[in-house]
Amino acid sequence: MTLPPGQRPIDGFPRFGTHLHRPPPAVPTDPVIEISGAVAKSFAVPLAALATLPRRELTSDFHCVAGWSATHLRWEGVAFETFYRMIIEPSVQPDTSVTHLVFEGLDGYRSIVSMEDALADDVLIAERLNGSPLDADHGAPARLVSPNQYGFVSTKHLCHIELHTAEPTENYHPSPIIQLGLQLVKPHRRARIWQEERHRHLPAWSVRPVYRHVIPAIRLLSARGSRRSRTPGPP
Ligand SMILES: Nc1nc2c(c(=O)[nH]1)N[C@H]1C(S)=C(S)[C@@H](COP(=O)(O)O)O[C@H]1N2
Ligand SMILES: [Mo]
Repeated sequence: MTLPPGQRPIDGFPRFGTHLHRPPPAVPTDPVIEISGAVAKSFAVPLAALATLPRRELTSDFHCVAGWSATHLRWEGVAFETFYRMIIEPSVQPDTSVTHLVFEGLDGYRSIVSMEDALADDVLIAERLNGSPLDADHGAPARLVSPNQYGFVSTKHLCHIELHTAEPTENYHPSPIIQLGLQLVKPHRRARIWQEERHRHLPAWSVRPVYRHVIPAIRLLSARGSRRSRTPGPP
C-alpha cells in the first residue's frame, strides 16, 4: 500500500473536523443543495434528484492534512462533474467564467475549490459509504469527496454550492474561533496530496510534526460529539 508523502494509516475511518466535540447537524426531512452566486437566479436541488443522475462508484483512500489516512473506502453517489454539467451549468449566466466553488455544510463549514480541482474525474457528491447510506459522522445526507486533495476540501453535510468568478475571500466558518484557527493554519489553495500541499506558505516538512500532534485530541473530541448525538437527552 502506497500512501502519499507524510501520511500514516489510521485504524478505521474516524470522525474528524473543525466541528470538534459538537454533534453532527440534524438532517432536514427534505434535504436540498442550494446553488447560488454566478447563476441567473439561486435555486435549490432536492437531494432526491441525485438518484435520477448517472451513478458513480469509487474506491479510494482518504487523507487528512493532519497526517492520517483511511484506506479503501467505497463511495457511491454522483460524479461532481456530472452534477455540474447537468444541474448547475445550464443556469450559469452567459459570458460568465466560473473559477471557484464554495462548498458549504449544514454546520456552516466551507471549503473553497478551484473549478479545475472540482471537475477532476474522481470528485464525487457521495451519499453512500461502504454499501450503506452516509452516517452522521461522515457527512449525512451527502458530502463532497475529493480523494486527491486533503480531507478539508471534502465538505460534509453538503447543503450549498456557491459559484464565483474570482477567488473568494477566506470565509471558512461562521464561528469566529474556528475562522481564526483556519486563517492561522492557512490551508493550501489546491491541497493536492501527492504534491504534499498542506500549508499555503510553509513547507510540508515543517508543519507535518505540528499537525500530527493534534490528531489524538481532535479524534477524541470528534468521537465524543458523535456519541452525544446518539445518546438521547433528558426528557
Ligand atoms: N461540514 C464539515 N465538513 C468537513 C469538516 C467539518 O468540520 N465540517 N472537516 C473536514 C476535515 S478537516 C476532514 S479531515 C474531513 C473528515 O471527514 P470524516 O469526519 O468523514 O473523517 O472532513 C472535512 N469536511
Ligand atoms: Mo482534516
